[in-house]
Amino acid sequence: MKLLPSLSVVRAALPAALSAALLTVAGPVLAQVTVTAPWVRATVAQQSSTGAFMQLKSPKPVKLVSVTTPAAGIVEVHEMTMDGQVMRMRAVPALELPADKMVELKPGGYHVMLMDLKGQVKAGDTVPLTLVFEGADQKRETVQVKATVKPLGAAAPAMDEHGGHGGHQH
Ligand SMILES: [Cu+2]
Repeated sequence: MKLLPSLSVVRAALPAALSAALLTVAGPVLAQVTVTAPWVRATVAQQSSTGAFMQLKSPKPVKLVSVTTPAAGIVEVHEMTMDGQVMRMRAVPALELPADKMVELKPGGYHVMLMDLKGQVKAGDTVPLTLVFEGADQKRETVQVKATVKPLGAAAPAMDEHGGHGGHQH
């Protein structure tokens, strides 16, 4: 819910950002964030949330400031931390990408949390994600990817923690 004000800003800025992203495809001179191997964990019926994972790399320092998808009502970037022996998740307002350094979103670490899911997310499906990055100059870049849905068992141990602890209520 906290994300709503910034989301409406993003939505207003989207057409301009989109055409900028399209232009970037034609011109390798302009910096662009690379999104590699995006995937979403499959859900069981009635499950209201899941995680999306990917590798991000930017030629210049940027922040991931927003993720949206038609598959979920609420999307947040989460960080997992150890609180004693308990794994906890918290929403981060922005995820920093240092220049030329790959940042991996993976089970047990940073992830994109998809909440208020519109329906079951099944293995083999594709989930479109729109990622918005902001540079030091405040310029925004939009990257759209299609994330593959992988079975529940994929990289299971960390995600078992994810669902099993008490630090995250949906
Ligand atoms: Cu989470």
